[in-house]
Parts: sequence; C-alpha cells; structure tokens
Amino acid sequence: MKIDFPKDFWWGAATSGPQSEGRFNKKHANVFDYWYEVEPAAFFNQVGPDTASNFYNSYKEDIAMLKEIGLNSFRTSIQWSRLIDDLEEGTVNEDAVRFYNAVIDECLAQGIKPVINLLHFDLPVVLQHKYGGWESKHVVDLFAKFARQCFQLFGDRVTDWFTFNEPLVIVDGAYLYQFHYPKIVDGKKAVQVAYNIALASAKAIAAFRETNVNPQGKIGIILNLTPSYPATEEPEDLAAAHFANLWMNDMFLDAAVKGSFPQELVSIFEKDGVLWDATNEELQVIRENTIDVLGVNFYHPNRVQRPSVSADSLAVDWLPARYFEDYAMPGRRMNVDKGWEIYPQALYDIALNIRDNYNNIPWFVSENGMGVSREERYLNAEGMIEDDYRIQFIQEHLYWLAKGMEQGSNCFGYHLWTPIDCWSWTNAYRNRYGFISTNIHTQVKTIKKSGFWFRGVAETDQLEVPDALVKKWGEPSLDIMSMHVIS
Ligand code: BGP
Repeated sequence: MKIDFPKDFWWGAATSGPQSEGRFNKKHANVFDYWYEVEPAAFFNQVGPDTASNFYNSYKEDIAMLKEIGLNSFRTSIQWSRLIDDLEEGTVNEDAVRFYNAVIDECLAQGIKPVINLLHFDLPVVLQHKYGGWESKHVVDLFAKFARQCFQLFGDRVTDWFTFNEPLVIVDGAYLYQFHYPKIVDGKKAVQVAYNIALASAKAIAAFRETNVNPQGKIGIILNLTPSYPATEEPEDLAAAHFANLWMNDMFLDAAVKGSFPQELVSIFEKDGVLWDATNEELQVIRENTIDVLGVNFYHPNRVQRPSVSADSLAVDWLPARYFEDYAMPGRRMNVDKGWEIYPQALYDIALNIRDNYNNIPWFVSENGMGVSREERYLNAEGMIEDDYRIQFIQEHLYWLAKGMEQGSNCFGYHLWTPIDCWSWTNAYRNRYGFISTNIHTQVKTIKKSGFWFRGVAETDQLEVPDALVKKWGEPSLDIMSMHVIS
C-alpha cells in the first residue's frame, strides 16, 4: 500500500554548524572545541570537531548532493562562536557573514529551504569561563543580541528560524550527567539553567518579533520529546512516568507553547529547594513570546518505573532521577548497535499530545534517525552502503507519523538526522546516521541506498509501505493529502 503525504511536506535532513563545518577561520572556541583541546581522550577515537565533515569548504558540493537525494529543506545552525567577533558588543565577523550568506544562497539556488537554528549546544567557551554560561542572565542577553544579528543579516531570505536545539540535553549533559563540558553535577544549577534557556529562547523570539520584516517569517524551538511509558499501571509506576514526562517534555514544551511552566513541576522544585530565580518581568517575557512552530526530535521512548530507593535518601545532590528509574522492558525492539529502543508508535503519541494539549501547533519531525557504527560492513561491490535497516526505520516512523496526521495532528515535515555523516560530540564519528557517508580521512562523500530511496519518497510525496508492516500494524485509512498543512 501507499501513503500520500501533502504536496508541500518538508522532506529533509538536519545537521548543525559545530558538527559539520569544521573550525576553519573561526574566531572563538565553543564548549566542545575547548573540551577537545584540553581532553581529547574524552572523544571517541580522539576525533575532534576540527574538520567535521568539512562543510565550511565543501558546502557547494554538499548542498548539490542534498539536491541529488531530493531534499526540499535542510536544517543547520549558525555558530555563535563563528558569527560574532566581540561577544559583548555583538559585532559580526565578515568572513562568517560571507560564509552563511553563501550557504543560504546556495540552498535557495538549489530549491532547498534553509531552516536555521541558533544554538546547537555550542556556547562560546569564554562565556562559560567568564560568567558560568547558561547559569548567567547576562549570557541570556548576549544570546538575544546574537540572535538579533542573525535575523537582521539573513532574515530577508531565511523564513524558518529555531532558537535552540534540545535544551534539555544541555541541562542533562552539562549540569547533571557529565556528558557536556563543563560536566558539573548540581541540581539547583541545572534547574536554573533550564529556566535561563527558556528565557533566552523567549528573548530571542522577542528580538525576532521586533526585527522580522519577512511576511513568511516564523520562529520556533526544537525539543527532544521522549514520551515516558510506565513499567506497569500501578500508581507508583504511573507517578514515576508522570514526573519523567513533566521534566523531560512538559517543562520546555509548556514554556515554549503556552508561555508558562507546569505548576506541578514548579511546586516540586519549590518543595525540593531547587526552584529557579525568576523575576516577574522575565516571566512576562516568556509569557508574551511563544513559538509559531515546533520542531520535535524523536529517537527513542523512555520506559520508567518507580525509584528503587526513597526520594529522601541522602544524596549529594538533587537529581530528577529521584522520582523515576529507567526500566528495561523485556522483549523491547532495539537498535542493538546504538543501544536505543525502537518504538515508532511513540511518534503517534507525540502527534496526539501536540494536537490535544498544545493547541495543535504546527510542528515537524526535526530529527529522527538510526545511528549505526562500522557501516562499511554494508558496502556493496559498487561501493555503496546498503542501509536497508535505515530505510525500514524511516518507513516505520513515517507510517506512525501518518497515522497521527490522519487524526488531525498538524505535522508539516520530516527531517532525518542527518544528511551527511557528521561529527557527534563525544561520540565523534562512532554512530553514522546519514543518507550520505563521509570518509573522515579523505572527505569523499557517497550516497547510501537510503539516500536514493528517500529521493523517491520526496519526489512523489508518497511512502510505499511494505506488506510486512501493514500485516503487523494494519492499514491506516489515510486521507492526509487533503489536510491543511502550513508552510
Ligand atoms: C541528537 C543531537 C544531534 C546528534 C544526534 C546523534 O540528540 O541533536 O546533535 O548528535 O543526537 O547523537 P549520537 O551520535 O550521540 O548518537
């Protein structure tokens, strides 16, 4: 059977500046550039961000390849540490302006919509060292200054803006679980950072509302939504899943879409003595500057159970995990290579949650994908990687997304992580996600089987659903072509 998607659906893929460009001609180091300088052993095979996938030098050829695999939209990010010379004054670097103009113009020349994000974990490290990074409200204001420059420089051609990618990952990585520099463990600071990032996003949106002259212009945020499912229907497990959802999903979603944080979560922070410092003026900025569109990164669900120890156990610090524990559900489907559960039905749940609890705001899948290591295992005689597992992964997710759209959820696109295999933080090049492979020694790029397959989907706006899948999950009665979809 075939599923028809709307004609103006975004078929695309996402990367970020720090993961693709390389450090060429960049004035400032971001937190990951710096971390690699001081501790290269923390990175898989000691590969750092210096070259990444060389996009700074090869953007023209790379964008031509995106065209070749049929993408009509492409997300990347502008690096704060590249664009801004004087971080206090917000003055711009001319080479960076030339570069980002060239990238945007090249996308448009190829008929690819440039979707631009402003922060993808890549805070300039000097702001961390001088002010404590996102702990500081001064840094919040500097971010808004950087954002304003981006809107003024590129807003005549860029219509689709996003303020942050996965803010929760900054909170978790840098302030709780030590997978982002500066690897602090401090629950109170973590909660403050979450608030400050929500505020920074709202202040950037305020700057957008003031500066944007493009009638097509829209702004949003990209959140990693990880639906939390309880191990059992018993009240203790339900409570664990409820808190996990509040922390992992609702905190940023509510702030971005509704302009306020979930009261229940605020009360828990208060009771636990970790509530953020906030002023009435700031809360008003958050209230008045909500998003137009939402990007949802979805990779895997979260299975949780009641904590095995009491919440008032003596711990050195406050961790959200005091209210829930991971649950390894027997029999779950896995991407065994990466160690993540595969549960595409969660996309349907996300779609309905947005429809029912978030004003059915227009949204798109801004990242989804399957990371696999040592993909050269799947090279065929012609030198092409036969990544049938990735094709199946995308088919399954599009199938459940379509079901959600059929129920009225206002989804306008699907972006894979990532177009061209790119550098991924401390995992460096361990997990490959792309439609196109990169040889990190020669920078030769080769389209994988999934890239050619995706072109077929994008060109026809049609997904061919394999019989096995229909047999397993049934035939959706789809009429999504006639649905109203923005963009
Ligand atoms: C997402 C990030 C991306 C990318 C991806 C894959 O959460 O937004 O930047 O890194 O994860 O990550 P990994 O290579 O660690 O599997």
